[in-house]
Amino acid sequence: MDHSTESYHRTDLMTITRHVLNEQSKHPEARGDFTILINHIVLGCKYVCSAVNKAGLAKLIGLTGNSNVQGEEQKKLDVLSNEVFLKALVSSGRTCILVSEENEEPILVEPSKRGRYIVVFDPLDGSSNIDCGVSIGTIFGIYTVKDQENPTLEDVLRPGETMVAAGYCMYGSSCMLVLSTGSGVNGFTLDPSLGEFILTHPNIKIPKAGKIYSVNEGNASNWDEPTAKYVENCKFPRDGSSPKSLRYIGSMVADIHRTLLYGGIFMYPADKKSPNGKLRLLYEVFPMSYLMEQAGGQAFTGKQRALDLIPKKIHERSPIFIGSHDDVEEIKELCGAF
Ligand code: AFP
Repeated sequence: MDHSTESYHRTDLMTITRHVLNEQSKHPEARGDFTILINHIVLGCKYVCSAVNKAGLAKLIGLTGNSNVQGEEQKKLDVLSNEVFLKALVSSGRTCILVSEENEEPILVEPSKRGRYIVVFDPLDGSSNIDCGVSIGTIFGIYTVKDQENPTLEDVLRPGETMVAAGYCMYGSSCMLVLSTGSGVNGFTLDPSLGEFILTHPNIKIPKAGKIYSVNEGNASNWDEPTAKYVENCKFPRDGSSPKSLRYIGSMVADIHRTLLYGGIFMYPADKKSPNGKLRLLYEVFPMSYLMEQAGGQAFTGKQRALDLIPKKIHERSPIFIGSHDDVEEIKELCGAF
């Protein structure tokens, strides 16, 4: 699709609903449940986007005074976003288990409202960036349950590989929803005048190699040798090539979005203080790894392919090196994983 202004005046815009319906038509057995689920996620994203845009005006900036399950202080927007997504997902009638960063336990949807999908999500990631207006986002991953009548914790503690879809919504200079349903990655931009997400970035492919590395260098004194060597080589390449640029927003959605479009690597490695890194497996590492692989990149934990990990707990953390194929290949070699 041509992104020019001229083409924008076309009348056959590919909205996200049309796109998902097209995908659905490739599966004759599909009954439209997934389309309904995505529409409810989209509604949550629009609501949060609107709240983020007017946060300062609507007194939504600041803390609630409580902490979440990770022991992190909850911002007002964290709490609001969680409520919005929980209500949207339950009322879709298509979900049975919900796992949110903000809830200690998985939420079992009451039987009368149950469907066959499990949604794991971080309603508002990067919340330390809210109060200064930096891009933040929602991350989600979707699985199907084995037995809709008896959803169990085992249905959630499965490798990322078994997800049927994943995506994120970035609340930035524009609001963008990036989605994969298992056949490539597509990006949709919210047109505020229509209130619709329009396909603006079809079939996103990450460049095979990048010129950007993205990491919190403040943790360097605690890094292990492969991470330290990798970053050293980004700055002082041994093959005489130009050094890479460092970009780090501290908001995973924004850092991954840039990595997907421009190429490069984003990492949150294990270190001496945090042997499992910081990022949560189920609703940060898995969905982003799924998207990255669908876009032709790789995601590696320092030991193995991220999507092969089997979680033991819903709020488990994992180190992550994610991005362009060649860049991740380099860190894999340094870690001795081939
Ligand atoms: P917050 O939600 O506390 O801002 O954390 C954001 C995040 O989970 C992820 O979005 C970032 O990539 C990462 O943490 C940043 O962590 P550091 O502040 O330790 O660099």
